[in-house]
Amino acid sequence: MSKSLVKVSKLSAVIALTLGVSACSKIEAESKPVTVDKTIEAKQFIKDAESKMADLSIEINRSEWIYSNFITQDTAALAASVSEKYTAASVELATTSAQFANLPLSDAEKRKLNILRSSIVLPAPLDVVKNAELANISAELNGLYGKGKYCFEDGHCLTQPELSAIMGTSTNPDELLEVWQGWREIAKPMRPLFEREVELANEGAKDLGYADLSELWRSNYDMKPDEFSTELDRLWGQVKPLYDSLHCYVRGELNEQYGDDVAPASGAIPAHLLGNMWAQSWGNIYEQVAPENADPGYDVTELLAKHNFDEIKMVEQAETFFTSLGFEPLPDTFWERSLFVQPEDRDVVCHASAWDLDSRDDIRIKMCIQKTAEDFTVIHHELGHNFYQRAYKDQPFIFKNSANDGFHEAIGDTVALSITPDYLKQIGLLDEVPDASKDIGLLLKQALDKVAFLPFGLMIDQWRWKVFSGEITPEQYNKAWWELREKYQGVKAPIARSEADFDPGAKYHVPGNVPYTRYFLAHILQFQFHQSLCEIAGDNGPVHRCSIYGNKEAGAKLNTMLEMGQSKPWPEALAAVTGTKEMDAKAVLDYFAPLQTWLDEQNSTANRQCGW
Ligand code: X8Z
Ligand code: ZN
Repeated sequence: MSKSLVKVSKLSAVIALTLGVSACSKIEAESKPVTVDKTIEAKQFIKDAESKMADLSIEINRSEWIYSNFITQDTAALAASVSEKYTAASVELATTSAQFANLPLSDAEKRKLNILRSSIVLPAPLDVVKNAELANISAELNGLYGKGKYCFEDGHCLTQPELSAIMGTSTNPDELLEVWQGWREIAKPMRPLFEREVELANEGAKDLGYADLSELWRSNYDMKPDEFSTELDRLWGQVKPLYDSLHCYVRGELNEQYGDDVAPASGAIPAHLLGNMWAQSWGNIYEQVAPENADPGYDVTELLAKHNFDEIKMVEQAETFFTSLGFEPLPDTFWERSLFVQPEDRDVVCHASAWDLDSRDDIRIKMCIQKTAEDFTVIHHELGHNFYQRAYKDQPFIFKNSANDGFHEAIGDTVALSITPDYLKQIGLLDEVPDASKDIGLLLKQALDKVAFLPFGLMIDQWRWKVFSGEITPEQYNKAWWELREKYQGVKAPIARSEADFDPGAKYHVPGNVPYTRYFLAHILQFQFHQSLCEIAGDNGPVHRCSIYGNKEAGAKLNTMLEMGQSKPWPEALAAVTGTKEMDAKAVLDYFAPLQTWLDEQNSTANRQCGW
């Protein structure tokens, strides 16, 4: 039932296809009194819709917050019941908004109508019984994920973050395999629920005039849905050669370490060896694949421990980054109401999220923080959501969102790209900044996180969109999942899988129904933002060494974009920071250019046959 990982208190999501109608002339309006009446009606409808959704959003946010922080039968039932009411209201508004197409309204009003129509992530059919069924399924799926645990033979059970910690640190292939396989057991019971969820939400999408839920999800990017798909292919094409070089290098190193039986030198890489439960980012295996002479020689997890950073201190340090850019400190209520540490006495949804309960000041995060470098970055990611939410709080309710959903995911990551050695020294964590000869190590660590993520960020919704459109049937869920994993990532399941498994359900965003393409976009956008903000900050050095920490001009520029919320098509928001209206992966390629050269040299020296 969560609509979005950014808990924006409103219909989540984004944008609108332009209606394709220029503002009607006054003459035309005057010659058609019906149109005039209809236009007045439309304006009133928008006002009423905005105030209705604003009111309802507070209720749904509170009920979802309570459910995710205290998973029980009762909180699930209450959350489902509020969600039912909220979805019914959203669907009604979306249906009505379609009636007001082609009227002489302002651009902002047309945009609001389009957002009302296209931003429901899980639309219920008009039928009330089906709406209730969908709300219950959605709550149950979220609960199954949140409560998920794997119990070892000796009887001790671990939660998701605890299992992830093993995936991130162990180099014992047997242990990795057990944890990998064990976690996926939680997803098996999700399969029939997910199948029914898709059926119902597709029906809801059709009721709203879309071909299916895939078309609805792809309608939120200020362009036609198919153009958006093409745009994704273009961006992926730009970065694929870099990914291929990284894949080739990592596979070769893992082969040297584990040998042919565990980590073959050719073909797809077994998914349990990459330092992450989903093989989505590989930074945790940095030590295993690090270059001999170019290692920067520090590890942020160790630095945090050495300097006694607890969970709160990690969040405070991240907040300081944002205030150094000129943003106001977080409100007291953020510190009072957020969840930072996994409670021992109850089930919670540990997957990190940022919330905006009242669309004004009641911003919070919910996260079971581990004291690691990885989570230090995730904290910046989450605070990026909160600072965005606060920056657009004076927009009209329907525009209180990011320019497109990739923007919301990119802000905190952009800031985290500034966690450079210089920055770590400035805040007293690091004693000595490694010299330029260590750049390859720094870049490789970053690439293992960011470049490795790109095909994963893309493939999840490639799978889901095909599921929604019916191209992938329930009998093929798991097989198609692994085909796409192999096609995009060059990663394979470490043991045989079958349709008795439901591996997509072991990834939070599938049971949570959170669209995933946003993260792919964010991984391109954050490099564009970082590059431009570094220019604004007057940093002329290599962009991977640039930190915008403390730079008020960069902060002010970023804020101009954040303040716009969703009020303008995303290319305009992008231009506010970067001066360009195009998403472009060239910034990724520029950032990693020295690494790409180095990887290609390594691969060719070792005579590796790249590809899979
Ligand atoms: O879900 C998230 C954030 C919350 S919006 C922690 N991310 C994706 C994931 O964990 O799968 C951030 C990167 C990708
Ligand atoms: Zn996020």
